[in-house]
Amino acid sequence: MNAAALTVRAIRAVAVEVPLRFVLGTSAAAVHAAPLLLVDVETEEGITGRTYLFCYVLAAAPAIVSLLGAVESAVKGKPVAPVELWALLSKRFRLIGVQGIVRMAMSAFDTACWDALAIAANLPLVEYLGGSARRIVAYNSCGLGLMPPAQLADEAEMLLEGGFRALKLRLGYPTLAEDMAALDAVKKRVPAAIEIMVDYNQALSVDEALLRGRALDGAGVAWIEEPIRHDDYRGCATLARELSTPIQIGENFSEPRAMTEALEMRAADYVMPDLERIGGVTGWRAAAALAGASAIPMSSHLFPEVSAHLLAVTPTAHWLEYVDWADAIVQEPLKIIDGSAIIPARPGNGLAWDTQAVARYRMT
Ligand code: SMN
Ligand code: MG
Repeated sequence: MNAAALTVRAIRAVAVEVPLRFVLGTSAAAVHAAPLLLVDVETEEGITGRTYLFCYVLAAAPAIVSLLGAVESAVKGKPVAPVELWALLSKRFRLIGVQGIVRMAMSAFDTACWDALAIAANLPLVEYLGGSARRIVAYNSCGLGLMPPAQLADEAEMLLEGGFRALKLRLGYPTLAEDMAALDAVKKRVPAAIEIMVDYNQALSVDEALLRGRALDGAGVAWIEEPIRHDDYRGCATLARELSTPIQIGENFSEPRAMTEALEMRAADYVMPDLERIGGVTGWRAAAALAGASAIPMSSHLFPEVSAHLLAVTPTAHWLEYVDWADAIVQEPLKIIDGSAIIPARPGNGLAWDTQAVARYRMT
């Protein structure tokens, strides 16, 4: 089928709340269950593109469903041309602002459109984008939330299943000593070759981040993620300059424009855009080009199923963030072998819903 022949017919969205195998206790809030919104873009030609959103809080799900209704009204009957439709929707939503859940709804629509196009071309998304499937090295980002050191060590050991060679530890305890005790407990339990990323989820002031960062500089962590407010690029630049451990930011970049600013200000050594905040596949590709031009290693944030395809066409691809959240509701969970994600050979991004599981976890 000619991919250009696809026409948007409807957008369907179903909210589910899936239990997490490992609680994600961040310095901001603990995530016990993941509110996911499963988004299908139906075309007149019978091909359906799919993706999902992570809603962070339950209350966001019905609000995003409602916004997807507004997206549908704007694009119904139009050709599935995601770059053009992003521009059209940006204009449509300019007054409220392409940010927050508006941008999440747009990103989901965009990502599902790219899925539909790849399915129509009978190619895995990675090949449709001009790349080829290869193993994408991943770190296990499940669990390792704020908790007593002994529990952390036990969890770290479990998280190495699947051959992972890197784990992400959440920090931001009340004191530096507690941060170091948590890191120490994990390091003592796992083999020395295991890399450990640490994530503060914006908990610190610049001064406190300098203090804790200097202590971490001696501890050999792979990166320090979001130590301070995500949008304080000046503060991030100070940290990137002063600390020897790489500073990682990006899950909060809102469209590639935010990443441009961050790179211009040298706010980070590494970047990790998030599919639902950067602007779907269209936004990711622009971000990947920026990272490539600046030679900055680029990782992903959540959505490993789609991000694996995208990292395979990202010139400075670094780490895939692996979480197993969607496993509960997909027909074929993303496979991890020897710590790397295996991009499925199915056409599109590979997402298909397990309808029984969706019925079980569906939000009322
Ligand atoms: C994170 C992800 C999702 C929810 C809360 C926290 C975290 C990460 O910042 O990078 O995985
Ligand atoms: Mg993070």
